Amino acid sequence: MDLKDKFAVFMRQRHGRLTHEMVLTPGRFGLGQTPDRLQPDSTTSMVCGFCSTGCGLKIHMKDGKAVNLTPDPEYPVNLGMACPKGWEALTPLKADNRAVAPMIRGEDGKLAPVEWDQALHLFTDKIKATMARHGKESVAFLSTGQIPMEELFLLGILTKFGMGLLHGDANTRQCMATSHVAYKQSFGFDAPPFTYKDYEESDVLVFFGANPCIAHPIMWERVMMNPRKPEIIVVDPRQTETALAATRHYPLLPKTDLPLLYGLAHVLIREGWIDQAYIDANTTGFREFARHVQTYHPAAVGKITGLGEARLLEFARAIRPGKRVSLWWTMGVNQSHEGVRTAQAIINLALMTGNIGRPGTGANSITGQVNAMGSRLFSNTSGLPGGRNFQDAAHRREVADILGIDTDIIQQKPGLAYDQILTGVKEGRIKALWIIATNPAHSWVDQEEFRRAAKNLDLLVVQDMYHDTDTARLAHLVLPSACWGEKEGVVINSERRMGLFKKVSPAPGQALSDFYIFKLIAKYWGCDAMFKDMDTPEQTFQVMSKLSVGRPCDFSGIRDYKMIDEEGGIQWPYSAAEAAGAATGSIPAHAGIEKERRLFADGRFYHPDGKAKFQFGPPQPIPEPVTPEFPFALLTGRSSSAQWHTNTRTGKSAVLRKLYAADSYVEIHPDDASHLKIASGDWVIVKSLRGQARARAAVASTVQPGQLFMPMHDVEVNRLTFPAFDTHSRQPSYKHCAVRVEKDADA
Ligand SMILES: Nc1nc2c(c(=O)[nH]1)N[C@H]1C(S)=C(S)[C@@H](COP(=O)(O)OP(=O)(O)OC[C@H]3O[C@@H](n4cnc5c(=O)[nH]c(N)nc54)[C@H](O)[C@@H]3O)O[C@H]1N2
Ligand SMILES: Nc1nc2c(c(=O)[nH]1)N[C@H]1C(S)=C(S)[C@@H](COP(=O)(O)OP(=O)(O)OC[C@H]3O[C@@H](n4cnc5c(=O)[nH]c(N)nc54)[C@H](O)[C@@H]3O)O[C@H]1N2
Ligand code: SF4
Ligand SMILES: [Mo]
Repeated sequence: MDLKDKFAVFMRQRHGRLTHEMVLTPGRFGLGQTPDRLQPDSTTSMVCGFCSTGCGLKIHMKDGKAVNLTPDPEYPVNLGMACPKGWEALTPLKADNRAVAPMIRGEDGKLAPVEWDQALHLFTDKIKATMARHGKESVAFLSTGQIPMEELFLLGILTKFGMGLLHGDANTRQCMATSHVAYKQSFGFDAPPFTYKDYEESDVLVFFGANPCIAHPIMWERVMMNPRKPEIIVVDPRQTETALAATRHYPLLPKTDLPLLYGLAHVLIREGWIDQAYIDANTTGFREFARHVQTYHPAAVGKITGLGEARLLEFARAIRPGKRVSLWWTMGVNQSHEGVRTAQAIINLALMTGNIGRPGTGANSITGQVNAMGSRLFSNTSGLPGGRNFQDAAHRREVADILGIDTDIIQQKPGLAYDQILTGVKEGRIKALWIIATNPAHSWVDQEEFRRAAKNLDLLVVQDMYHDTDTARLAHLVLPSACWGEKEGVVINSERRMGLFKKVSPAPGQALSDFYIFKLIAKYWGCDAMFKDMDTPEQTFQVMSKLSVGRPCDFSGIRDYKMIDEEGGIQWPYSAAEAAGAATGSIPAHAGIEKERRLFADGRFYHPDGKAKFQFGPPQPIPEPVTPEFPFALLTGRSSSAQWHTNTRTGKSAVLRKLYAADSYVEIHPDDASHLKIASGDWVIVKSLRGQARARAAVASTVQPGQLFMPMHDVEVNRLTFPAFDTHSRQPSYKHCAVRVEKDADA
């Protein structure tokens, strides 16, 4: 009997009718709480669970189950639109490889289902024993930006304050760490200033390393609704779908954004195309910055970037003051060895031209995952909840007071970053790793290194909605989770809008929401007293609301989930004072909740002096330059609006599968292809110093000669990537490594 059959028999015998609710009956675990409330049989609205756009979807229910969905025409984000993933959002719930019971790897090396009780004992006993033997530093967790903030918050305080771990990070390190650090240093707080209306109100939109046509299609629709006939500028080495749709494309050489931005600043200053009054009133450090960019002469920068002097001058002219200019960036900037300085060079352009705090402006980082922003504010990984700092004694006290815990429990510096945790695993210092809602055996840079490191672990726990992800296949213990649609909570989108997840479908088998898994672990660990005020996600939201008071992200004016629901999402800040109608910070007094709110209208930033700070530094050499042996620069990224990351969810939809390429592929320029005698559709092997990948050649001038592009959705891609990290944010530089390509002799 194979595992699947064994499993089916097990489920019938032991748990045939065991439901989510029954697992949590008070008698069984003494938790005494009710699980998430299943929506009644009617149509209800909630936020999509894939990307950070945060579209509203209307879910149509029958017999306690979601049967269909349609985009919500009332929701201020998407105005009745959805991309293919949104339309297919319910399909991944029904897949037959859902994890429906906890599973433990037996002596035979196979995962077999067990009861929660056994799984939770194994989890807590083994982790306690590891910590007793090897210390607090021997256990770590890796989480995500894809679950609601109540879950991330609960996990953060359970692990760091309840269990006493020091090290935990999230896949937001792969994604948003750069923006987080850049904003914090420049503005004094991690605060993307924009609202989506800015897409419609700009005269000039510049996209740096962003491909919204594919990655944020509904944000792109908002750009298309702009009535001002805007100039749309795309800065990307590749001729992406967005570059094709833009009015101008600057195909710079990979990783030359920083000199390009300094060159643009040089020209703007030289020509007097700056807003000196704004600079004087609202910023510090401009004089030093101006001195720094003095040497970035357009002729030299034209050469470094491959764009030429004339195009650089034309670019500077397009963004000179007089028009509303908005500057947007995504992973082409963040995933770089010098991402933080590059993002800050974009922020500097906005500051020096006074393009911030007004309609159609801003230095705007577009987030990626549905709750990347919630993770940045509340996950308790790289900072304390509410965007506070571990290093700050007053911050530690505030958190301790509100949570009713001893201040000494709180660590005085952040734990290790993602790559440092994995180094700890590799070197045997970290013995147990708990992975929640992320799939690093596919998505982590230099994947073979991850897989090798994972073999060193005494305990690898994977908490996922599927039992057979690339990472779950390496696990000793799999904890089955409910997913979007099966639980409730709040997520924060790119424009700081809080939106709701609701339960519109029961979770399969014994799967539990991550929230209740964390609660159970607290119970088994013996630290559940700490969470007595957090029996449900909504109660937890109230605790987080208290933690937000007085912080730039203050949302204490939000009464409850119902208010978020009725308002069509609410953008932070929304303080209790503002709810009472008072003027607060940069938000003028008003009645009711404004639907579109941007930050910094009053020119006040979050540094103690109220000013934004010019941040800069010298460009660093590319970590792995091309060589005669590995002569191509490999770029990676999203390739289809129908695929999500490691494809565990989107791969379940027959409709979506039709919308993306069936095989792995690599884009190669026609000149290079003809030189290597490669034709479109040929199987080729792409090799780096770390590994190799097999893919079909897609011969196209979308990439320049000497470059290749591969989608990140294919598992082979990160066998190739080079583990270089931004020195300030420790975000991996996924978008540049040296490779060679050859025809697959065996094909
Ligand atoms: N359909 C779909 N949508 C998604 C996702 C998904 O998996 N599928 N994921 C979501 C997530 S988590 C994220 S973070 C976002 C990512 O959204 P994006 O960042 O827009 O997507 P990417 O394709 O990763 O990268 C954007 C571009 O950076 C370019 N690039 C590479 N190197 C450089 C460089 O040196 N300079 C410049 N200027 N550009 C460069 C690449 O050619 C690519 O076109 O998408 C979100 N949306
Ligand atoms: N080469 C290359 N690599 C990249 C990138 C790139 O551009 N190039 N981009 C990077 C970026 S920006 C990102 S964000 C990462 C994304 O990388 P990952 O986070 O690894 O990608 P996902 O496929 O989204 O993984 C989410 C996992 O959570 C599970 N899951 C979904 N919902 C739930 C839930 O509610 N609870 C639980 N417990 N599990 C759930 C899914 O089944 C899946 O296994 O990839 C990074 N990797
Ligand atoms: S754009 Fe993003 S949030 Fe909107 S439907 Fe598509 S995946 Fe969902
Ligand atoms: Mo991301």
